[in-house]
Amino acid sequence: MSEPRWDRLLLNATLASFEEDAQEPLIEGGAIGLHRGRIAWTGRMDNLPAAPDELAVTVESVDGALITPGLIDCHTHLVFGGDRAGEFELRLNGTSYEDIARAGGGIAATVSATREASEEQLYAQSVPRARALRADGATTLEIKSGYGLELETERRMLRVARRIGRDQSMTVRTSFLGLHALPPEYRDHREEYVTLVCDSILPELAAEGLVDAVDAFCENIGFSREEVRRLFERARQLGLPVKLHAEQLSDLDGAALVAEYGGLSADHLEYLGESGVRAMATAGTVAVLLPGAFHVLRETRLPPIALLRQYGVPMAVATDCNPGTSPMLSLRLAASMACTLFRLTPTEALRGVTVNAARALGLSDRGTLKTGQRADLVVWNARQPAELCYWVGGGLAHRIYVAGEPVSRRKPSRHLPNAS
Ligand code: DI6
Ligand code: FE
Repeated sequence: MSEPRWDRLLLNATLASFEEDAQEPLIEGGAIGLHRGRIAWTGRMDNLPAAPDELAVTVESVDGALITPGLIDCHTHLVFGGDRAGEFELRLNGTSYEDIARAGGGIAATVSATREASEEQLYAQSVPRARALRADGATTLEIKSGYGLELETERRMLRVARRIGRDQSMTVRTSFLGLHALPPEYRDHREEYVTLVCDSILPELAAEGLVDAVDAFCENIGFSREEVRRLFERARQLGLPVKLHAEQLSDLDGAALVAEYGGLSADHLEYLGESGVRAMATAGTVAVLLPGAFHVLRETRLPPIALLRQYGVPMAVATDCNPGTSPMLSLRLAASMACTLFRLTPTEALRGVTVNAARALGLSDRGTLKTGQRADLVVWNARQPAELCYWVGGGLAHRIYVAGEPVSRRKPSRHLPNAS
């Protein structure tokens, strides 16, 4: 008998590849070989080049279960101190998100709580959120800063994000969101704050290796196009890709701005118009749809899905996990809501949490089941992809592999007294 070639071989699978040019989008009676953290082979079991036991050290049957790439949550703010449940009640009683922000609540409230939290406390509060996302199938997360709005706390947030990536069997990509809100101490000094972020905080954190991309909140209650442009110029000098919270509450033409800088993504987009869609299509900028924030804010204006389709703009879907507008801990629920609220097809929504989400993060090594990709996979308690959007809530992920290794379900570390 020849030496086994692969570390692991999963048999009897229904494989949903999400590859653009896949000959068959769904393979039944499939097999997938994993070796050294990568996908070594996929296809029909009938076409395996030898007997399973000769091909791999470990051979397992998944009994017909659906296997997809590990899900990718390409927009979260999951590192933060405190919570804003009280504000949720205020909004239910009619106070708007903007009113709360103008009265010093909203993002500013989370900034105070985050500034007060130590690195250890922030880590302990954030890890259960990351683990909840992973438990429902996410193996790659983007995490933004933006609740510090000064060097020390922005650094602390990004360090916590990196640590989650190191310790929690998932990949974390960081985005620096220094232009998220004007910190209270700069209330009458907007320009100075923008200068501080562009000339000092961003370059310093980038030099420390804490920043994978640069983001901003382009909005009347956030920052203007001109202010965001200054930030993007600095990002360009530093060689960092950009993305933008754009057209969430009004149309400031932010999507066209981020497209002008070749941005990875424009996110939210309820108020996006046709010229912005066209600019995104030309630049290859991904539209990141965030139905959690739409739902929690009880927004009624829909992102222009028909135009995005018409212009061929790739659509991603993410949780936007944050304490204000989207305290959401399931990416599969976001995909489900993208279908029910935004009328994406299940296939569009699932491409949105896999291959297009990878693109929104500038990652080309994941998001499909193609040979050579990272072996981040989910074996689901489901037989067809639509079920992942159809079931609302509940734990559907049966087993999760990160870089070819099954994620252990052991009890979390001592940092997490209350988490399951
Ligand atoms: N848009 C959002 O949905 C989050 N940030 C942003 O710019 C909300 C952040 C928060 O309310 O804490
Ligand atoms: Fe956001």
